[in-house]
Amino acid sequence: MNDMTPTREQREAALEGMGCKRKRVEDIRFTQGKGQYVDDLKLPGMVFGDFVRSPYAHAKVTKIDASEALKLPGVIAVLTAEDLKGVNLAWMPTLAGDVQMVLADGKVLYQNQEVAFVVAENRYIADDAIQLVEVEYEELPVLTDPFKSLDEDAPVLRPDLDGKMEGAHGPRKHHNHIFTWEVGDKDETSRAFSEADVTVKEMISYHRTHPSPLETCQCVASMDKVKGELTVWGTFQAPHVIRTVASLLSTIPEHKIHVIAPDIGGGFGNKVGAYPGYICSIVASIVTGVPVKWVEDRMENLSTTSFARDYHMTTEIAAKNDGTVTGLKVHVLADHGGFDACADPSKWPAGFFNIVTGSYDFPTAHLEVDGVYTNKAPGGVAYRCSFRVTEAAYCIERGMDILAQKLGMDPADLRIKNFVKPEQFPYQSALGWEYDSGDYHTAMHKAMDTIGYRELRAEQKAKQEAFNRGETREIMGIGVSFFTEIVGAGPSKNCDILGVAMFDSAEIRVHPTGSVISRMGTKSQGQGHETTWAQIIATEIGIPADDIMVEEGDTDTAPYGLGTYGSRSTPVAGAAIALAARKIRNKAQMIAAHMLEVSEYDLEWDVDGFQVKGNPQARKSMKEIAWAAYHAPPQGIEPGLEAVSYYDPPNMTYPFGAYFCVMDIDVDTGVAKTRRFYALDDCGTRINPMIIEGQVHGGLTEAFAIAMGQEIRYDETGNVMGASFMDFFIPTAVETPHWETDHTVTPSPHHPIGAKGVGESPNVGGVPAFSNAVNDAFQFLGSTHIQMPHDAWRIWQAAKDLGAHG
Ligand code: PCD
Repeated sequence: MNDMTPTREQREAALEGMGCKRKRVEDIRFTQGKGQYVDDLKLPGMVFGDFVRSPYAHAKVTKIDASEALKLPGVIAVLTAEDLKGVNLAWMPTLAGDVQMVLADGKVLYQNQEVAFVVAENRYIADDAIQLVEVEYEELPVLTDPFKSLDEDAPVLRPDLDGKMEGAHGPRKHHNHIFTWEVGDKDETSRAFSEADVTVKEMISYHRTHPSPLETCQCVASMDKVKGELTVWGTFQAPHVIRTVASLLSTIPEHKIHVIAPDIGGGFGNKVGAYPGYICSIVASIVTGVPVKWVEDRMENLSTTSFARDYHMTTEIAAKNDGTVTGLKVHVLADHGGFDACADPSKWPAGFFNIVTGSYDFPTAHLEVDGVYTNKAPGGVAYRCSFRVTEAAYCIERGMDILAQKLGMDPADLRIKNFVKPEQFPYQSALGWEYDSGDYHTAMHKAMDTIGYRELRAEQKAKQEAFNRGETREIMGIGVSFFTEIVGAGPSKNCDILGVAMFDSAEIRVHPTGSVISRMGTKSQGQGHETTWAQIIATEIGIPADDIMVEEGDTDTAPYGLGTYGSRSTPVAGAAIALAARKIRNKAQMIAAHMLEVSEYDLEWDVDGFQVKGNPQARKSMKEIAWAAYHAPPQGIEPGLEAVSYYDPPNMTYPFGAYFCVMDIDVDTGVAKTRRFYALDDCGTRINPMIIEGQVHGGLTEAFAIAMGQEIRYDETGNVMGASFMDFFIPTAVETPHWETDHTVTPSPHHPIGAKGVGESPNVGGVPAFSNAVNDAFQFLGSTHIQMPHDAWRIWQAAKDLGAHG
């Protein structure tokens, strides 16, 4: 061996495979402003579409007169529901089994609802023409309070469902009722409550908010009438699903539809669903024969394309005097707005909310969810959350704190007492899930030791005494949150979208010179897939990550996949990638055996090639094997080196984490300062620790925003408040706390590389940590539960209500 021969370690490092803090390759273009987003697309002859929207939250539409608008030079067309009826598209099916108006058909159900679509030569003319479309409304009584939805005299919101007492998810019990979803053992749970030493009950609300990605929803639709082909570029988290839905709705054959999701400026669940803007652009392009662009503005995005949360959770826990929990009962009132357009797997009307038993060994539980209509925007999306997991985590994590308070126990100790134990995995939860793996005790103890939990409690006690003596106006809260996520939708046996099973896919092609192109059914919106997917392949087939190109988002080239949301990409596509790579390695082994003239069983894999067992000098690198695959394929073996894998996961993955928030609150101003925030995440095998850290920082920042102020609110007449960044809290670097991150590693036993998702975890665990910190601070003044969001005004008000203002 001479000095130039790289060592095994050097060869391994050169791959930049799994576990490496590889720099994000996509950032080269993003940081230079060279990303290609939908709005960068300029096609010859392209025109612009924009919406006439309703100023009312509930009204009959008695007349739409577009004649003045059509007279404006540059206006090409004005579409209304009547036009869409001609192509059977005035209404569209939702992911949740309901139907939704594309354009107002006789009435509107929420403020800013789409009423007509103006197509003009450019955006400015379209905007002027919108003002010229004359719409007559007849106001109807408005319903914004979900608690009044099922009142006998509540206004009828959906006359189209009149007399339809069977919904997509079972019987409906009222004209504004959508579904009741029940899980668990009601009788057993009632018994647990009647036998309990202690019970607690609290109505815990998770307010309506919005994912508000930097880039709003947008698309360009282009119908080539000669070829009969439709191309749609759009901000799609799930491009293949959009293609299938577009084909089903338009009856254009699926192979003649090309859906392309270029670079996306953040998704956060907002870009999963199909919105009226997409349908109208497609119809407009079919009608006009030219490409049509539609780009939402910020207010349109915040007020109409989806929302998140709006769950009102009556939570009850039964326990023994020593703190052992014996039963959980939750009733959720779910406000779905004017149409049930929630983006959940089709069979799950409340997503995976039944993960609500959390990290605790509840022997029995019962859950009931009632979905109701109100005069608010539709489209409940999983804003950095795997289908209502964040609501569930907030519910149980507030609930455990409230129970600890009643028992006079420390909330961390109460959690530890009730954790699912390591030896119980795979763990069957009372509400039907099988948790794959976990070691909650190790994570919790590591977290508590690192932040010095007991010392913080002692400090808090001293502060409370000083406050009571009138020596300070500042109080201190310690927020504890221990969450279990459920990500990786999901086994086809229980998850589908409009009938398409929720698998995912990867295709890998090794070129003759040993470089690689790979494509997946997922679509990054900023997560860094181009970086991390290459790392998985690098480790599996021994080709440096820098020689591997990752391409997503073009349905003509990528294998069919269900897209990126619900932190499913790593659990599902990540597995497909590893398995496709292993197919390549298996074939490479046969070729190497031929090249080295040994049996393939005499070979062993070593970092970046195969070597003869016991004779490591006799080896062929993957690069050499790739050349041979094209240059001199052995007899009986097909030339080329490529593989495809479609992966249907056997189970979800269950990441978890221990989060602690230390907060100082000035009771006189209501200003809360996060002194420390510590987040320990366990997402199994870590592909790229730097990207994970970035994901945790981003998710915590969103959690901070939601818990501490971000809200979409409505007044009684249905005016949407918080529909601009003047009112909707987006934290900047100034407000955002400093994040301390940490980890443990408990691999998923069923995932080929042991990885679980992580992107959503910080949002799921972060919100309860912040809210528990605020609530914990006020406990000693006699408070049990203060509703989110905890902005300075509400904290000030809570302090006042508790008599803390003296
Ligand atoms: N990872 C690693 N390792 C592990 C895991 C993971 O490394 N173990 C990494 C991966 O690779 C990627 C990331 O991390 O890159 C993430 O991942 P995940 O968890 O799997 O996830 P995904 O699927 O990919 O994604 C999704 C998510 C979500 S869901 C959300 S909201 C958000 C997150 O992601 N979004 C976003 N993050 C983010 N970031 C950014 N930048 N942007 C955005 O937008 Mo949903 O449901 O949709 O709501």
